[in-house]
Order: sequence, then structure tokens, then C-alpha cells
Amino acid sequence: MSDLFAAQYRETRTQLSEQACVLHGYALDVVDALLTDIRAIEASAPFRHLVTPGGHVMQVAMTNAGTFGWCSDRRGYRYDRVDPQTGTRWPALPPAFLQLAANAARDAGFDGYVPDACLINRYAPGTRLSLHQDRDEDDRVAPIVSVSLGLPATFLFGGFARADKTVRVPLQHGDVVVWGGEDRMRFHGVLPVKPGLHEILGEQRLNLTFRKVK
Ligand code: MD3
Ligand code: FE
Repeated sequence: MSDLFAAQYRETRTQLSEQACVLHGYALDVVDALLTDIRAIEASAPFRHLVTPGGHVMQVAMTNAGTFGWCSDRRGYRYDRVDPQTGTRWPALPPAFLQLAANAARDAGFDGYVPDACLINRYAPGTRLSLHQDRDEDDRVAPIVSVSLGLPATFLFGGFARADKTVRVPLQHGDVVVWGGEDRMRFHGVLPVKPGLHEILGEQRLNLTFRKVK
């Protein structure tokens, strides 16, 4: 990528709808700090493949940081203060995470964003995330902020019913998606990640999603 292209891409914004947008390259300046923090988080709360209430093992590997962590098992989906695998609290949200989430939310029109949870998703090549809504949070209006790192992916941006038409949104390393308000409850998913080798992250894609649970 030429420096000129990189500089211009970084300032681009794609408005997906009224209150959903992609801030291209928004996290590029802080990637090193994020990756250092992720390594510390996974040292105490390792990535794991959760089981759905239906008994399927999720393709995406997950861990959490923050007051609340998203969990799934045969009993259902929920947020818990404690990592069921270790019996201890989830690692705290690092300052670099909170700063990035608040800045991105502000630039997308949501002032004063203070998330209390960050779900960290890890995708190997071939991994997908099927169409779903994020509906386990008490706050259904506060934005969700998503940070993409590593291999590129194609997001499916849907409507408010599962069967609604979806739009494909390509996402690259460093892109940040913010969606709140009326767009908070849209169906969304990720197509299977194509095989590849990212210069920093190798054969994987990481995604941070910040949420306000309580
Ligand atoms: C919102 N994660 O963890 S976030 C999740 O890339 C989750 O790991 C995905 O969905 C991931 O719950 C996607 C970014 C995103 C993409 C498309 C959307 C959010 C969206 C479309 C509508 C609303
Ligand atoms: Fe989601």
C-alpha cells in the first residue's frame, strides 16, 4: 500500500445506515498497544471455543475483558463477572481499549461512551460467524464498537428480521465499526475468513467488540 493511499484510506468513513458506520483504518495507530494488551488478557483468560445452547461448538474462539464477559453453554447465553473456565474475574479493560472505543464512538456521534465489556473473537481461516443479533446486553441503545485486526473479512450487514436482505461490507486490519441507536439490533455476521497470511497477525483475524451491558 502506498503511503498516500494509506493516509487517504485512514480518513475514509462508510456510512452503512443512519447510526452505523465504518471508520477505515481508525485503529492503525494503536495496533501495537492493542496486541500487547490482548496477549496479557489471553494469558489469564485463554481463548476457548464455547458451546451453544443447541450443543454446537462455536468456530470462533473467544475470550473477554471488562466487568462482564459473554458466555455460552448448554444452559444459554449470558454475561458473567467471572470466567467460568478459571473461576476468577475477567481481566480489566485496558486504558488503550477504553480510549479507542470512546474516541471511535465520539467520532461516530456517540459522546461519553464507557463500555463495560469487550468480547474478543479469534478467527482462523475458514471460520465464520452466522447471522445473529447482539441481544444479551441490558442496554440495547448504547453503541457497539468493533475493531478488526489481522486477516480481512466480509461482514454481513442485515436488517431487523433474520430474512432481511444483507449487504456485504469488506473490513480490513485497523477498521472500526460503530453501530448504535436504531441500528443497534440489526442482524449481522461474518463470512468464512479466506486463507491468507497477515504481516503482523499471521493466519488469523481478531475482532474486539465493545459493549455496554449494564
Ligand atoms: C452491527 N462480531 O461478537 S462485529 C459479535 O467480526 C460479532 O467478530 C463480529 O458480531 C466479528 O457479536 C462482527 C462488527 C459488525 C459487523 C456488521 C454489523 C457489526 C454489525 C452489522 C449490523 C450491525
Ligand atoms: Fe454480533
